[in-house]
Amino acid sequence: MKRAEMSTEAVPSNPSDILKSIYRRAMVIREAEKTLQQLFVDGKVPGFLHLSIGQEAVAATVSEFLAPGDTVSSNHRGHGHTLAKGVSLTGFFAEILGRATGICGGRGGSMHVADLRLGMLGANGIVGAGLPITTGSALALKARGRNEIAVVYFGDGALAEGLVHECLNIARLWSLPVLFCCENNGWSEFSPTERQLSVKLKDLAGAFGIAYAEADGNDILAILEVARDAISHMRAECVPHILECRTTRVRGHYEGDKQDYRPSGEADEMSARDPIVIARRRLAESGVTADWVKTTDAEVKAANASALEAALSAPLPDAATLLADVYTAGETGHG
Ligand SMILES: Cc1ncc(C[n+]2csc(CCOP(=O)(O)OP(=O)(O)O)c2C)c(N)n1
Ligand SMILES: [Mg+2]
Repeated sequence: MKRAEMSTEAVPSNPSDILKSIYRRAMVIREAEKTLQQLFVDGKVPGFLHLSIGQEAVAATVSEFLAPGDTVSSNHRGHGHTLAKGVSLTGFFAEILGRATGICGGRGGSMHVADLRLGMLGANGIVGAGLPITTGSALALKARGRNEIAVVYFGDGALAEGLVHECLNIARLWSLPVLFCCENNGWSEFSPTERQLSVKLKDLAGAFGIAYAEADGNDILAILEVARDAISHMRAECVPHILECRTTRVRGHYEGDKQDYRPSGEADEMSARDPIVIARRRLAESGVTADWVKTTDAEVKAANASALEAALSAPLPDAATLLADVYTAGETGHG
């Protein structure tokens, strides 16, 4: 089915403007997660924290080509996916700090950040669970017929889940506009992925007949080139697409992970591939000045600080609202 040309939102057409927009988004994620890292050390974050430091370029770049009506679902490492979709930084911090003003009223926390008004369908602690959510969302978007797409970010560890294979099958069979975006960081918790998977994602894509592209997931320019083409193909033809981004999980699986399973030298390799540093190089190559970068970094830091201040001064949820949003009307519990 050929779908009408979409009014492609506010994507800048000048190449350096596109890179600037992606860089700013990546920096917002980096600053927010560095802040969360410290808040966790200070004992201010209830629950677990899985940081995506080193992986920011993927969501920052893919989101450049997303429209407000497109949907996104995510996994346990979902902060970057959420912020890149445009969720408010204050509401995000407040959510992770468990405050009443959080995007989910402070009830979800890090692994359940969601904002349905913006098409952010949620982070998810169940590995692979974002795929069926996104596949269902893509079915709804296809029925609406407005050329919107549904994106799911998932890790290489999810590929061993049966559910993932079911979603690839149905997305291809029903021709659903799902962008399966795999952030392949080589780790599934504390195990290298090659110890868990008997197949490469590229071969799986071939088996299901789904278009596949791969990119260096730490290089905004590399991701940009494949994501732009994949997404415009998906909008025009209403088909699924797989995008595999090789990236780096710089922190532990979760904050507090001792990481004694890491091979020596991996930290140095990862720092040489820092997506922010690579992005700055890409900006310089396209003629963006160091002054622009400096000003942007300062703006991002200032916005981060004021969002954090607002979140920290927000109240905790009122205990009387404990059961709010748990049951729908008419389902208020037993008896
Ligand atoms: C269904 C299910 N199985 C196992 C787990 C435990 N678990 C949490 S994260 C994770 C590894 C995920 O690896 P990957 O998908 O590659 O994401 P990454 O942490 O590398 O970003 C596992 C096995 C879980 N949460 N859900
Ligand atoms: Mg992984």
